[in-house]
Amino acid sequence: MEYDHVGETDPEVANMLSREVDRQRETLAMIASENHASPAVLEAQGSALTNKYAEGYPGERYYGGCEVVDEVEQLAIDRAKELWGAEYVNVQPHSGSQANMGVYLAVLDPGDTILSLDLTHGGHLSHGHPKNFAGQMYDVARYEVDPETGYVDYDALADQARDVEPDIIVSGYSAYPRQVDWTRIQELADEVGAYHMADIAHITGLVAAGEHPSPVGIADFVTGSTHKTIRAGRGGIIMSDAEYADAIDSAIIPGMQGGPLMHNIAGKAVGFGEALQPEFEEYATQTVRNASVLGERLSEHGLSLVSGGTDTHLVLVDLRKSHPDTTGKDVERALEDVGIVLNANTVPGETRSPFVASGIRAGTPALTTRGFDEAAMKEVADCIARIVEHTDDPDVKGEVAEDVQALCADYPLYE
Ligand code: DSN
Repeated sequence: MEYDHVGETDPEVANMLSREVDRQRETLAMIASENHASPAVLEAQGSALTNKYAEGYPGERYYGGCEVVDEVEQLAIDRAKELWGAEYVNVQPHSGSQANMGVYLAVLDPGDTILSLDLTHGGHLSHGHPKNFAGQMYDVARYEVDPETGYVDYDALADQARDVEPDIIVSGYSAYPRQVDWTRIQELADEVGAYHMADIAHITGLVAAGEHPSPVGIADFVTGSTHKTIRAGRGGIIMSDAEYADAIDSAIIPGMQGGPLMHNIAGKAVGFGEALQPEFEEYATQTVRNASVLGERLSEHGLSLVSGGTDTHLVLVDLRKSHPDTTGKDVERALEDVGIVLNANTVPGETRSPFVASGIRAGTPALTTRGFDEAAMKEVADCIARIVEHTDDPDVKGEVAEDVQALCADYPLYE
């Protein structure tokens, strides 16, 4: 990738941009929420659309000169509707968190109650963490996964919902490797008089490709981000039935955002267009297969997986059983030393601080974009297992680093 213009005017930043591309090329990105957007998406996101203010929606803007960006936003909306089958789509949220905020603002009053999965059990900050706006504006009750199985305990959730009588139940998670039963949660929400928001940020691409059941048409609201499994560049999205269109539109602008990021919306249009191609289904299928192989191989190495495996793009390793004295942070750092980038993650029943954590979360979306198949994933799993066993052994780390570089060379990125 060339940065000719930045290079001429600002070599310092150009150097940083080039080094980051090199870092992505020379390491294995296994943070489950990351992916490698296509050069086409990157180009659209880096376009002159960044200059344009366009408060409002296509055909109804508060500024002139919006004829082209109107087309871009409408195309992104139309492609999203085709991908996910939603009646209404808003592509303006700047991120998944803003998408969630848009739904809360549309249907909740300050002080209303959110019932959501605890962060340490796989939830997300914007589902009501005390230090997040959601935790500060609303009352929050938290449900947990079953400590034995690692699955959402739908019966316990039902009991809790009947007791708490929330205004909204949030499903969809950031560190949950299993499929979610959207219908069961919607039925529960209907029973207790709550809305149901399904946050599919992690699995937007899997849902679009039919690799995970879709909540669209089931949950009252579906939110997501557009840069994870869907590979459409940074941003957020909200989907719902048409009846909520006005409430969501007003919650986004004027409720919480000003001008939409039209360059990012162009990236969404391009990425959604890519996801509508038949190859995308193969990509999503391979992403899930790769995660499954990764989990099986790690298990063969004696590592314990939360819920025993995965149905999705990620695995969550609980180090407490196999390596009680090794923290997630120890493993994250040791893996980074050898070129594998993932994150320490809390696990259900966590006793350590989230900065240290007792688990690691590993995802396959970015490696699958590079072309990794099952055989390559086994090699990656072997590398991870060796490092978990030898976090401080320089000889082992040297050998694994060489294996990682060989994999990076075999599966090049941004050629
Ligand atoms: N930071 C993302 C994740 O890693 O899951 C969620 O926003």
